[in-house]
Amino acid sequence: MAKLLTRRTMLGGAALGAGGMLSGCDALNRSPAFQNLLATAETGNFHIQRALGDRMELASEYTTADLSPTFRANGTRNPDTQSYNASAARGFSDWQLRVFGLVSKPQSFSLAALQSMPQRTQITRHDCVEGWSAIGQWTGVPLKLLLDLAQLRESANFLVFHCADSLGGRPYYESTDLLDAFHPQTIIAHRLNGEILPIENGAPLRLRVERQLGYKHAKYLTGIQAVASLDNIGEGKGGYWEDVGNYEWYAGI
Ligand SMILES: Nc1nc2c(c(=O)[nH]1)N[C@H]1C(S)=C(S)[C@@H](COP(=O)(O)O)O[C@H]1N2
Ligand SMILES: [Mo]
Repeated sequence: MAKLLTRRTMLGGAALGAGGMLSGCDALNRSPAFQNLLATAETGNFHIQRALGDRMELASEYTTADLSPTFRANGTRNPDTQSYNASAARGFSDWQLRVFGLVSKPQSFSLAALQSMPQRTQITRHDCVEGWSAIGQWTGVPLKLLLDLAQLRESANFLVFHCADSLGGRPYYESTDLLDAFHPQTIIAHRLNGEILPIENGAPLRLRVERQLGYKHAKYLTGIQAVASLDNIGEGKGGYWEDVGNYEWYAGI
């Protein structure tokens, strides 16, 4: 568009001779077709900006008075594998969250390392597609901080969240795009309602991605993988329930 304009202006200028540049430009500006083009471009841009802006809006936050008396658990309540049980017995002191894939600095974070980073606490409502909601207070590290350390490569388009549990022999996993990954309320949570995250709610680490439905909030996190495409992960639909139950990949609320 900028190039086209310059070319046209130049041609106009050349045709009009020295000093014709400005008047060529003025003529273009007065042209109804050009006015329309500009109007369309501006409206299009406005809609794109609006859509992106909406995606970055915060989910509603609540007060401690709104907390659900108990935060219900759903799906896996205990991965119950040998390695998970062994780690649980050690208070997850040996748990590692691996950040890998399309990053310049792949690395692992221990639970203690994550707890010593800047934290965010938020009270939000969790909505499960099975028809229940619960309000809980979550504390954890903004995912952005981990991504800044690991340094996403240009080719990364999605993050895949790997979990320690399987359902019917299939590992649970989820994925988001980079807008949700960098959203200020997207955190790797290790506390619920001020207490250490219970096993049934995803201990020791679970994703909170507050603009999305419940199944996107991967529990028992073991790894975060940056990928260009979701095609070769699981069945290629971006998550356990997307693969198995035909749930939508984009579960925005
Ligand atoms: N690893 C893992 N993450 C998971 C699930 C699961 O079964 N395994 N269930 C999902 C669903 S459907 C919901 S509603 C929430 C439930 O979180 P909660 O157990 O803390 O209520 O976790 C989501 N994340
Ligand atoms: Mo759910």
